[in-house]
Amino acid sequence: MKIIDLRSDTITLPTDEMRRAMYDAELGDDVFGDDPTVKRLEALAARMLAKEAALFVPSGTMSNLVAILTHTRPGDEIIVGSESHIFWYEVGGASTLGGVVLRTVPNEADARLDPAAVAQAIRPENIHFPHTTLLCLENTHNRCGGAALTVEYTAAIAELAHGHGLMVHLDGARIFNAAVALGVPAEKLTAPVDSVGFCISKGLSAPVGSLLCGTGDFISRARKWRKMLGGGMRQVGVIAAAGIVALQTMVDRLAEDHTTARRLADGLAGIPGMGINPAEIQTNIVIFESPETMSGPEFIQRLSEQGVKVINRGGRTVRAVTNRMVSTADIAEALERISSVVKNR
Ligand code: TLP
Repeated sequence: MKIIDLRSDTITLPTDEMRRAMYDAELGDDVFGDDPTVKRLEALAARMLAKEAALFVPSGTMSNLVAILTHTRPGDEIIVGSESHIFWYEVGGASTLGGVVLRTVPNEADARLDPAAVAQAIRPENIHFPHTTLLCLENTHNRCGGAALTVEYTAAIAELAHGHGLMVHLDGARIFNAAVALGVPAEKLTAPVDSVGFCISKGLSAPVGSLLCGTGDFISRARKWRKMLGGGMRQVGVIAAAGIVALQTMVDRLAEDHTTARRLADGLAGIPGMGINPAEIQTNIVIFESPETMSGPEFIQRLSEQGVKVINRGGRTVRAVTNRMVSTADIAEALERISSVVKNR
């Protein structure tokens, strides 16, 4: 039985072109600044997001952590969405290693933070209060079902934050999904923010890595934090090479993942008892409720026995993420299998 893996777009394997580029990559010791391939990837990333400079880091988690460490000082307070990846899935690193307090503002279903709620969360000067120094956004938004923040919203919320003296960091792990879905260049979505991190290891299909982008000064300081965290890598051009191919060849095809996500959602809506609104699907993440007749974990287990892998997001909430390894035919097959699991209950 063919396994249809919808757990995440992180499961995508490098393409043949990436593997060839990795084999042929010109290398050097990147801690000495000697790896030409890493430099090419960093320059390309900075150019694509219209920032002065970029830094290659091992993961999206490290790109967010390094950004927070670089923007803040211990004792500061930072504003993050209540559903943000930084708050949920980064092991509390910002607080543990950066000594910052995370103040959450509720994410709307469409991933936005209400500007009035953000304004209210920013601390005025008072001897009792920590300084609020950073606002973190996420685009596309993982827990908000892959929702994309628009250029207009990003500009308005960044202006509000800047008006109060805050910096703005964007967790843009899937920023190219947002750009493709909205039909705008990614740089328009990142222009209003001071720093942005994105992953080449998700839908873009490179094996490892993320790029943190910002001003030249910010990136020089970030480079030192990366070193402290043990993220200074040596002949890392061997993986950066795949990232260059990813940025050159994999961005436009993300639209295919959005189409398969929509197909999956439409199909799920036709299965009795399934909780989903296909109109809400904007990119490659599909979040739905399994039927009441089964618990979430039981549903996931039964699907897994049928070779369909998804993840449980707590309760009956299920997440499926379309990706390059899953074709239109695979989606049709997955729907058949899901339907039979539900029927044979
Ligand atoms: N998200 C992963 C898991 O951690 C849940 C996934 O499968 O979606 N920001 C966002 C918005 C992310 O979705 C992720 C990864 C990260 C940061 C962290 O990236 P990595 O996994 O490279 O540390």
